[in-house]
Amino acid sequence: MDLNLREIRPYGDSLSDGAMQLSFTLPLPTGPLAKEAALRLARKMGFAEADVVHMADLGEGFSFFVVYGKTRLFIDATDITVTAVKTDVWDRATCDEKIRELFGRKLKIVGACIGEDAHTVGIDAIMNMKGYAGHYGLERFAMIDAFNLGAQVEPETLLARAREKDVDAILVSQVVTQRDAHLQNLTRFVELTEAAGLRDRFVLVAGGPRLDHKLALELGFDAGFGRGTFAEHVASFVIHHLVQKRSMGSEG
Ligand code: B12
Repeated sequence: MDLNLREIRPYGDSLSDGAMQLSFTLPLPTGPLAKEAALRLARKMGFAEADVVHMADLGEGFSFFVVYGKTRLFIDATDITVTAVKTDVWDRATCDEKIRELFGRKLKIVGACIGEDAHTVGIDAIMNMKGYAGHYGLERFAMIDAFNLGAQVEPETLLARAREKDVDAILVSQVVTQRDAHLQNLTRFVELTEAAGLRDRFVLVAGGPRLDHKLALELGFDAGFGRGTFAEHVASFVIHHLVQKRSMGSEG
């Protein structure tokens, strides 16, 4: 395949043809006028060969559209640097095997969604036995003791439980980002941990739909995970990080 990484365009029918699918809603009743408005909008956005392939009545004067079109824009993929978790991702059985072999004991992990944030589904997806989208959670790992404290947990309570249980890693979930609540809560947690002189004792992992590794590092965590994360991503990172800490002589 002759691919020019300096000019990456979307792929539709043929390589680099720029074909894209766009979906949106307009506050117009379904009909020829709404369809023409959708087409004009797509053309105004710079799409060539724009075509409304789906129009649906949403009721009360609203219409939903799917439009195909071609963009001439491209991205230079050689000019992009990203901050992402770089460790290998092992499946559950391999994680258990590695823990047995590298630590000779179970790892302990505590997690919670902190502050006023009541969204439990994300932290449950990572920690609970049944997991998420066919990927079992940390409770299912034979070599991990997982303690899920749920949602609306005060940062102080999470840190206290982490000390009590003498855990290896702390998982913090934040879903609500209104008025930057996630930034405040995550910062507060790191500050509490530092003030207690415990920052080096735990692997700190943050997660949520609007979090990424770069932001988590900036906030003082060791890693950050966003949408589409499974328990094995987190377990693999924790194992790698503990091994790295040990080799730097800062563990135990
Ligand atoms: C379900 C839901 C609720 C339920 C929560 C029930 C529960 N027990 O969790 C209820 C109805 C209670 C609720 C309430 C509210 N909600 Co709500 N809710 C949602 C909804 C529809 C789905 C969230 C969800 O479950 N996603 C599925 C999980 C699996 O995805 P996830 O959280 O992203 O988790 C994954 C990753 O992010 C990551 N992850 C998450 N946490 C962690 C942690 C770690 C350590 C790691 C490694 C990874 C990780 O791994 C997970 C699996 O891959 C979203 C909209 C949406 N479609 O996302 C709105 C949404 C999150 N809610 C929203 C809002 C505004 C609210 C309310 C403020 C509404 C209100 N006015 O009352 C309240 C807030 C209550 C509170 N105090 O927090 C907004 C947030 C907007 C923002 N920018 O902050 C959203 C985005 C809806 C919207 N579009 O406006 N909500």
